[in-house]
Amino acid sequence: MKLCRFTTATSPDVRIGLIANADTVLDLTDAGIRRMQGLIERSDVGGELTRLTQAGLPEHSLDSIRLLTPVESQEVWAAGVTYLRSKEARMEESDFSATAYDRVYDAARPEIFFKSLADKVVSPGEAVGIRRDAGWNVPEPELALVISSSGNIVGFTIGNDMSSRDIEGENLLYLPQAKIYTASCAVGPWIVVGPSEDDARQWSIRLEIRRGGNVVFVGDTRVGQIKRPFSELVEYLCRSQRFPNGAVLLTGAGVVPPDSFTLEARDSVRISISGVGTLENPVAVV
Ligand code: DO4
Ligand code: MG
Repeated sequence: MKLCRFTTATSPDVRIGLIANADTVLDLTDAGIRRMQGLIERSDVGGELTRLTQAGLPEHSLDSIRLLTPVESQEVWAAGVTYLRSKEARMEESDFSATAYDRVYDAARPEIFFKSLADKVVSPGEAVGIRRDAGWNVPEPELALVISSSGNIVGFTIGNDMSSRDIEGENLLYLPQAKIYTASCAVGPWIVVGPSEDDARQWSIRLEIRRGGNVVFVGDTRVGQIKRPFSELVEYLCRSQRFPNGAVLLTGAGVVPPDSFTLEARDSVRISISGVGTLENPVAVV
């Protein structure tokens, strides 16, 4: 089942929707649901969503609504160097920091970093940013875990951990500048509730980048290539840290364009995860 946040053409109010089938969204407003958090915090969220599908709620066609990021008030965090491909790419980009990436891939403690406040997260269709002071910018297509305040994985969505590789490669201490800036994090298009980690590990991730209508990069990986169990990533995220609004955790990138590739303004970044859907954003200089 898929939960979304959306607006309609006739009202700027943010609504919560349940995607009933490929074309239709059930509007949960009439059931008194105006925020996602109450649903995400329920221990029986799957059962509650099933009940809501049978409640005769008003419908909208998916074409007629504007989807917003499903990140409502959660902080967004990200795990890094969870795929072998990510470790190798980062070791290539930096002599200076290569051993750090090598070590963290095998260390007991994963790399986990803060990525975005909720109100800075980019929605589907909005522009993601490339920094004006960077010359080598890439998207990072990542499965995102939606986590309740008690640390349970409630669902899955898609994240784009936009990164400036030249800034990150110059010095590891510049990582926050390479990763956290205006429009550097897109999440969407909705949250899939129900699948287990074993289900998610069967999913494929595809990154496609278009320029002027032509595909200039396409690459694939499988979620099953992530080295660490999701429970381990979540356990480290929640160690000595409370998330009263829950959290969203991006699980790392396993598709990295070749070193000769950098994004340009007006490119389109399309990330598809087989069990979730597609997150698509144009690119703008920020
Ligand atoms: O250590 C740098 C960031 C790693 C990352 O974002 C990733 O592997 O996805
Ligand atoms: Mg990443």
